[in-house]
Amino acid sequence: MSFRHKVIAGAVLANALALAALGALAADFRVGQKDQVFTPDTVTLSVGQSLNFVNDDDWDHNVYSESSGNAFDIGLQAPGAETSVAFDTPGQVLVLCRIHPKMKLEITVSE
Ligand SMILES: [Cu+2]
Repeated sequence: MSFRHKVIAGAVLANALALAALGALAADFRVGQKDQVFTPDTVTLSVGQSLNFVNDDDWDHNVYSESSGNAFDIGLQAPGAETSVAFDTPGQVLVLCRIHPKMKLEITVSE
């Protein structure tokens, strides 16, 4: 492979990575965390769709779920941060916050 071909291959790879990053940001739903309440607090989505968790508060949250097949933990999320999570298993998902036990979000993942 010539040097020129290597440069072109690298540019193609960079574009592919940029598109993948854009795809990760394009979530199907948005759930805010505002005044220690999930907004909305119920969501119905289809298998494979993703939900963007956005911290609209002025303090940290730590959103997680232990529901079978859809368990996740996005860790400490600073004010203004956004984290997208995909749901791949049909069923009910109870989402909680490790810092604020009263916060509850119910997701229905349909086939
Ligand atoms: Cu919280």
